Amino acid sequence: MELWFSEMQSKNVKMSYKIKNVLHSEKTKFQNLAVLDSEEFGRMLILDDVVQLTMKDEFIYHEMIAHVPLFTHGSPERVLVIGGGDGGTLHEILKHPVKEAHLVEIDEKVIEASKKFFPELSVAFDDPRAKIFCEDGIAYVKRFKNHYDVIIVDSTDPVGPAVGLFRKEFYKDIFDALTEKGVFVAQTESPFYYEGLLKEVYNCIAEIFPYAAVYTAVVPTYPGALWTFIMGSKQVDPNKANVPESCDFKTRYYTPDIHKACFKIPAFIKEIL
Ligand code: AG3
Repeated sequence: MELWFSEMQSKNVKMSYKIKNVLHSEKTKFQNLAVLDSEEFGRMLILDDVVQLTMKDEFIYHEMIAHVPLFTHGSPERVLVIGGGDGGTLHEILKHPVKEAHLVEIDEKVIEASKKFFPELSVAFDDPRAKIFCEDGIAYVKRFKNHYDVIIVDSTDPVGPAVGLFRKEFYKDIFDALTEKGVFVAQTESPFYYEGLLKEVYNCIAEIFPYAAVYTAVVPTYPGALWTFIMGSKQVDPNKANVPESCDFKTRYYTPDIHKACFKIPAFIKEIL
């Protein structure tokens, strides 16, 4: 018998993975959570039938959502991740000499599942610089003014519990929670399937922050493969950041050249904005 998992990448497009084993499945307070072991991409974290990460290609997304804002800032000491309960983003952040790396995840079951099934990522939770808060990121961020150097929103798609993470009020609170040289990044989906979202978020960020920029990376298991991130920056122009000549830790996708290149966006995305 063959077992396949399919994600509806849009109403009309399905992506299917041959599955060796269902390692875990539960209904949490917020969503359905599953961990599958796939033939091609290894272990996968699935929330509400949507692929959040696979062990084969997680490095691309996590390196790009972490190293681009951290190196853009230049000397971040306090960093916050909103969402990202699998620990992948935190794991990349901790490769930098930051003093504190905080993570706010609404669903503690995601953290638990990661501890059990994704030890390569959740090892980040044991770092003495890491602090984990299980609560709503929207409420959390309101309590801080001029506090974090970098804030990263590693959310699920803009449905269910994540809807508020794509709203203007939230971005304003993030702006206030950032220090004067603060840098913000959010994952903003596929330009093929979420055109409207990309434009909306970009315009919000451009209204709130002195600098707004879109960058991309190719993530094979995400819809459309070409993935977008939006950066808001208070002082540093993302296109003129002082990116170091080399990284003193190992990466598999991110390089200083990729950093400069990722802000060069295709014509059709420019047209969307
Ligand atoms: N967060 C972004 C996942 C979005 C994937 N969307 C989809 N497959 N339709 C990933 C969390 C990893 N830390």
